[in-house]
Amino acid sequence: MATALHTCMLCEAVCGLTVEMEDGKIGRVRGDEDDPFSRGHICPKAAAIADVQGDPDRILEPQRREGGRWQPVSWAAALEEAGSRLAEVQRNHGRNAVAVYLGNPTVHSYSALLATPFFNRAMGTRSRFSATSVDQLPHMLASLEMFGHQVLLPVPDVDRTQYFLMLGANPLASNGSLMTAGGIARRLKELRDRGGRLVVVDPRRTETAAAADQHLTIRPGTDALFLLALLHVVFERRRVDLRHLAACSDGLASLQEAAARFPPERVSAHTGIAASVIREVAGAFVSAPAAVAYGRVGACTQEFGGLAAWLIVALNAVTGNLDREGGFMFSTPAADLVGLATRTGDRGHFGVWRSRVRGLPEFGGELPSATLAEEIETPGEGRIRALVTFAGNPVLSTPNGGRLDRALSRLDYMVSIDLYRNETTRHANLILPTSFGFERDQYDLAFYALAVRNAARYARPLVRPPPRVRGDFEALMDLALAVRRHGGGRKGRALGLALRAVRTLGARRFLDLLLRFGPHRISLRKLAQNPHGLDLGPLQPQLLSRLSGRRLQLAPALFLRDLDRLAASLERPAPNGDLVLIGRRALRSNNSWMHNSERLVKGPEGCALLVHPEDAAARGLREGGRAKVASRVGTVEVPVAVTADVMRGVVSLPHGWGHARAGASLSVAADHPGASLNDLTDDQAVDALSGNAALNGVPVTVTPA
Ligand SMILES: Nc1nc2c(c(=O)[nH]1)N[C@H]1C(S)=C(S)[C@@H](COP(=O)(O)OP(=O)(O)OC[C@H]3O[C@@H](n4cnc5c(=O)[nH]c(N)nc54)[C@H](O)[C@@H]3O)O[C@H]1N2
Ligand SMILES: Nc1nc2c(c(=O)[nH]1)N[C@H]1C(S)=C(S)[C@@H](COP(=O)(O)OP(=O)(O)OC[C@H]3O[C@@H](n4cnc5c(=O)[nH]c(N)nc54)[C@H](O)[C@@H]3O)O[C@H]1N2
Ligand code: SF4
Ligand SMILES: [Mo]
Repeated sequence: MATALHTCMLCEAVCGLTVEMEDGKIGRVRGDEDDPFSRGHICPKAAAIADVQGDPDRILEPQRREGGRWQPVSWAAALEEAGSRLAEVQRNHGRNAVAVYLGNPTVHSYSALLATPFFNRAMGTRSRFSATSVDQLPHMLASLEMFGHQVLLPVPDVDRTQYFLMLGANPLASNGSLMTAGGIARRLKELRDRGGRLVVVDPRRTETAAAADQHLTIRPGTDALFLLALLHVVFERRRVDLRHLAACSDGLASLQEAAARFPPERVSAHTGIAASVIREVAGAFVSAPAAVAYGRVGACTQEFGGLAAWLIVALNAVTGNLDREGGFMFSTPAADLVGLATRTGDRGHFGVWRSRVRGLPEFGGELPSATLAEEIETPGEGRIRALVTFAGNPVLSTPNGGRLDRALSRLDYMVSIDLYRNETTRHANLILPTSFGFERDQYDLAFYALAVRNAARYARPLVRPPPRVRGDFEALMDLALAVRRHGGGRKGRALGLALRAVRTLGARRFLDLLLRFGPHRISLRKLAQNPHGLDLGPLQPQLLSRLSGRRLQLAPALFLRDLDRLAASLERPAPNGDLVLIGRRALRSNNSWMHNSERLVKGPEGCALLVHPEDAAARGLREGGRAKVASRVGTVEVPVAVTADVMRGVVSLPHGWGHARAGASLSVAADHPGASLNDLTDDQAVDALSGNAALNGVPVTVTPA
């Protein structure tokens, strides 16, 4: 049996794969034992790459909607139409009348990542949206404010730490996020085997919490309070030690003043964590030879996500764990986009302009996705009339997806670049299909920058793409060029020349240049000659050189100003029997788009509401029965799973479901529709500081259906 090597492009763990090839077709997929980074790790989703690739529902040539019917069209005709319609909207109503939404798989495709800056520049619209603002924006904002660079993100040095404090993350299901670490379960087990401690802070006893030394059940949305109380204890015990960062950091006194306002005794009732436990955790954190605090989706997609993201970095910094072995560290990736952006002066920005309707701040040139629907609906100068989506499904993935769903049907024109006609792209006038999976080469430009050990792996395509799809890079560049050809987008001859030059260069040669001029000076050829991947060594302290003359800001004014809002939350009455809703992820699911793989959706229904036994009893809900869940914006009906794993007063539902909407073409998913969590989450509920969606902690009422 012939085998070939590839890299999984589904999640951030970037597992090396060994793929059995039968007559040029994809066979069984296994973990590559010889990959020095992922060491043979794999999860059930890897086998489903082939399911998506060979899915009968996949779109294999451009599709044009004529009323309710879809007709195949040539790429030339498709680009001609899209270019002229988008250009027309921009000419008549201004460039911002065309919006762009980039979805999560953009970050998993180096060719998309390299094209999007050019695409955005060419379209020249400020109506840009992405999955960032329903995800990691607060972490990026903390990096921007503290390190002066929005994508200089620290990662936990999991392999060398002795104390891992994890907030709002469940890597045993998600396989890690802003922490690329193939085989995270093994790495966490190794941490405990060497005498280290794993402490998980989560309203639910997750798979990861169950495998931890300690699980702290926290009330949703109160992580910032908990973190301030930890800092309070660190200052109180005079355990501050900034080490090499002391001479180049500002704001320690302000941070201390802030923490002084939030002693453990003050936040205990609200967080649901006893003051004695907070003191004990703070003591253990400062006493560990190396410790790291890390937070993810649960910590940042909530009402105080910005504060939580800042305080996580601050806690690591003042305990001497920032930029130290076993702490919160920075990678040295072979293709270093942060270094490149620093040299070109593109460090990011925040709040330089605001959204038209609600006045929400831009971040790195993007507006919060929570405001997309109202920007389409609200009349006036600058209203969004046309939309381009790339690798996204915001109807299922952004708050109040029901409202966005209705808004999309009111657009004058919409183009989607995607593999499927899903809940979002069904609204498009045109769908442009791309290659996928083993049809492509793979290099994880974004994720090696977030890896817990420096590594690099390049995979060549294993099979030819279908004849009428294009690469992500080509699809984006060709669309941009078509819009400009018709007089839309940003003007200028130099830009036109640059776009054509980049299109001709191609994504692969572009990547090669980034690698050759990167810190390890590796060519793509050399990587291709080492198909199991290269180990480039453990993470190295480097913050001082990354700051390039700037100072580390421990207490940026932006965050300090938000503390009164946090303090005010302490005055709110205690919950009186109402429930709040949080999200979750499952190993066999990937956001909204893997439910068309039979092998991933078979078995018990994934989209069930977890309810604590006492909350269930109080409402007459029973295991296996159905519940009606209602929020300010919508109502869904879902099966109930009664479990003491979720804390009292909290219910949990996974996102990415809700495949019963007419007009999508996902035949397997339609048989396992579930309901969309984001038909309940509220587009008006954002972290007022950052504009990120507050997807967790949604007030709901639950009744038997
Ligand atoms: N199998 C699978 N893997 C995935 C994905 C997937 O859909 N499926 N998606 C990928 C993507 S896009 C991402 S961004 C990552 C995300 O990776 P993670 O952040 O690890 O993923 P989640 O499982 O959403 O973990 C969030 C946790 O936060 C908890 N939580 C909710 N509210 C709060 C709160 O207020 N405070 C605290 N402390 N905890 C809270 C939830 O109970 C949940 O356990 O996963 C990636 N990997
Ligand atoms: N309530 C709640 N909502 C959430 C979350 C949560 O925890 N709770 N998590 C949020 C997070 S972290 C994220 S990242 C977002 C994700 O939100 P989105 O990115 O909007 O949605 P996805 O479900 O990832 O949809 C990805 C789309 O890309 C297509 N696709 C896949 N691969 C490719 C490719 O290579 N090229 C192209 N052109 N298309 C491709 C798929 O067919 C699919 O249509 O969801 C967010 N929504
Ligand atoms: S853990 Fe992530 S990268 Fe690894 S096989 Fe599963 S989906 Fe792919
Ligand atoms: Mo995400």
